[in-house]
Amino acid sequence: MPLPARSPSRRTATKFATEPANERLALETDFRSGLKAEEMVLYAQPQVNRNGNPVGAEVLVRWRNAKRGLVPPDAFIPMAEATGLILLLGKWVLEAACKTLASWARTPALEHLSLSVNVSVKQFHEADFADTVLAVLDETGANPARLKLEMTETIFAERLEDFVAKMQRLRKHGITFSIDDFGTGYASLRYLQRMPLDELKIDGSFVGDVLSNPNDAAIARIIISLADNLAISVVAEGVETPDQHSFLLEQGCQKFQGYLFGRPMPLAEFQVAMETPQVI
Ligand code: G
Ligand code: G
Ligand code: MN
Repeated sequence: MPLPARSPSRRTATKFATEPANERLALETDFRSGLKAEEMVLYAQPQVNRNGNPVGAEVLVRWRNAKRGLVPPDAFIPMAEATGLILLLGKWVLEAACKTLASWARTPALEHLSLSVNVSVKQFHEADFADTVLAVLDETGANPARLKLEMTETIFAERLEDFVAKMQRLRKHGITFSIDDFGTGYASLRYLQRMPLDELKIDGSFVGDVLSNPNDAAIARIIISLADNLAISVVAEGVETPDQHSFLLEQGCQKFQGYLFGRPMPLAEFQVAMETPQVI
């Protein structure tokens, strides 16, 4: 039985397929050379704990291109997924994030922060995924305990044993795992129990309506108590208003991410904001 679709989905995987072929090809060609020319840029969005103190950030990639301007991920991730370029992009993002962590380790205002990196299921499927992550950590000198890998619920759809084995191996080194956009996809409670997870992220589409839609409020509550029962952490994404924040605090949510605490911003700006907390 098909699951009811949640809307609006921020993952527009089908859009790329419906664009004219010449535009698709131009996007792919430009992106491929953009990757080589180091046109990708890391943005970071803060995550705060219950006291409002920053505990980490999510890395969100952008593409800065002379012709196209600053391109948001929704405009190229579906193409990168469809063409396999997501593997090159994913490796670049991982390296850049780990270099960032290594440099933060030398800065008192930043050393305690973790970085969450979005990992495509395609990337995770690669036989050498765990080796790659460990090699990047080794080369950059980043602390594995500060690296969190975010994956969507689509990892529950197939080859679970393979995923679990890779996760267990990486977790032995201190790397942590988070399920992104939780509540919108395939997660089965039986599988959830078997996954060596550290965190669930409540999808922003629920958070946006917690005060106006009782169903979304119930879903947010359920996810928080699910995380509590699994003894893992829970982050609310897309928190925009103090009322949403208060509701989620009352429900016991542990961490928060959203415009209320800071937009995704260039790394340099993020670092300045962390060194002068009143900016956020
Ligand atoms: O701000 P935002 O527009 O940054 O991100 C849009 C979407 O792009 C999100 O669903 C996010 O998970 C995805 N995304 C952002 N950066 C990355 C990345 O480095 N890798 C992957 N696979 N997805 C990313
Ligand atoms: O990886 P993920 O799908 O969770 O990506 C987070 C997405 O949510 C990014 O596109 C980011 O720019 C966006 N985002 C972050 N904070 C907010 C917010 O407070 N409100 C809204 N509407 N979107 C947000
Ligand atoms: Mn994410």
